[in-house]
Amino acid sequence: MSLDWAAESIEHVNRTRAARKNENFPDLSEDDANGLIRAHHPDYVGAERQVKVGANANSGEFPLELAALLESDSPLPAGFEPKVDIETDVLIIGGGGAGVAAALGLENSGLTVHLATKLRLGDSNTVMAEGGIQAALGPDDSPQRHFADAYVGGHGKNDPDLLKILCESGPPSILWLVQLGVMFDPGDNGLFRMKAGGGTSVPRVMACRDYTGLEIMRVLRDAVMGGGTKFLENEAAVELVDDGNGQVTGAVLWNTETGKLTTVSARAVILATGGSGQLRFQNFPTSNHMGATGDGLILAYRQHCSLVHLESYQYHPSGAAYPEALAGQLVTESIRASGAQILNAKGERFVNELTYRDVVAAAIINEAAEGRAVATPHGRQGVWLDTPMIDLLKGEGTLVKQFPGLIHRFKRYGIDPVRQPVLIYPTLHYQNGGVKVDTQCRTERPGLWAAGEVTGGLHGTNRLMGNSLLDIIVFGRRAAESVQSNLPER
Ligand code: MEZ
Repeated sequence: MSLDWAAESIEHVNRTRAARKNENFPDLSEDDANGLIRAHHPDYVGAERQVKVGANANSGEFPLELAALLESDSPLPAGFEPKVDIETDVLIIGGGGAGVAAALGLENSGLTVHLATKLRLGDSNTVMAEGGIQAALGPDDSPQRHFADAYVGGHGKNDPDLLKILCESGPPSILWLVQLGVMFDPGDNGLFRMKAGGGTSVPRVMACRDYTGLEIMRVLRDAVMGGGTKFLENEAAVELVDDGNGQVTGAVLWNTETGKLTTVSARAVILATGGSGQLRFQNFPTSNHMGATGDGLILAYRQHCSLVHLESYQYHPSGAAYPEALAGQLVTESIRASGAQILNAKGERFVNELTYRDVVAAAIINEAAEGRAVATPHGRQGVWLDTPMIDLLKGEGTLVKQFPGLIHRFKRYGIDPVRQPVLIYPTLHYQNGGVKVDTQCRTERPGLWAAGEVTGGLHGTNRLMGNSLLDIIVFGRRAAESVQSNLPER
């Protein structure tokens, strides 16, 4: 696709960005941001190496922990011969938003569908997403403008065809979610409350207070449980099965409670396994759920699929730095979008709180490296997020009403964000890259589709808030459509 479709919007966003640089903050341009993180945390994101398995053309730098897993031996016992235990048309691997959206998309297809998840249905990064979902529904907005924000924010490394599909599918996806029962916060205009996010040029983020992902997953889960999909819980996919001629034909599942191996034969396999933040590269704290261990990357890699942009992970600027029990947990970007400033140990602002995530994260790391952060009793560093400011700006009670999850979590440890600021530091949040897919969600291997965080290309090397919740809905459902049009014969 040529970028003409969104050219004017890209120009507009670039102009806005240039104007923002005139603020009195150090110019941490996006290109410098990753470098800054690397310079000050060489152990965390600089510890990378190349991987190569057989004829696999994957190159680029991979985090050490991930490289080790990609190159590890098959977990199956030597000499294991897959026998067909379950036969189905479609096997979905992953029980988060993308997997369930795919299952719902297959509901009236007449195909038999099994969904395998290594935890329970719904345990996923989807439920960890707090601040909202993006879609171009505001009065001054358009899919082109959404595209431009995400494209400039992603350093122009986004796959433009995938991104165009995401942005055009935003409004109908919100309608679909509302019809299923998602209760977005209402706004003054009778529609939804639209908020800003880091890098959005107009308000575009819709939320369910500060538990948007949890609400979306609740609704998806209720919807899918009433349908025809068969669920295989506590079943981790440990190897894909192929026909010896390059066609993926199923997967071997390992029951995490009994250790029993089950082979599922399928005409189509959809990978929806999410990200890898729980690999906690070099012990970096993470906002991810416990199952985010890169399983889909490993399965696809062993089938010689290309992986893209895995040198690039997202460090969310505001993970909790204190108390220790919450270290790494998300403090939603919406707090900043509502007006909370970030201040160093001297009480000074040092970054535009709503610029791109990688820039804000780099600025915080820079403050710590320059000795202007606060040391916690547990040896961490943090800067202040001035949460009480929200009630001053927007009226008393705003924080309690819009961010109940945040308040509940901190209050358990004696910290009341209505009255006192909270300490934050970047946290490993999102796998920007992943398995290469085409616009039909097909990987390079026939029989194997992928959707959601396990895939790479859509967000370039820096994702904007709320584009991941949209991604799982749009591409989960698209994978379901694509499977129906391209289903291989058995
Ligand atoms: O998309 C996200 O990462 C998100 C919604 C995070 C947040 O800060 O709430």
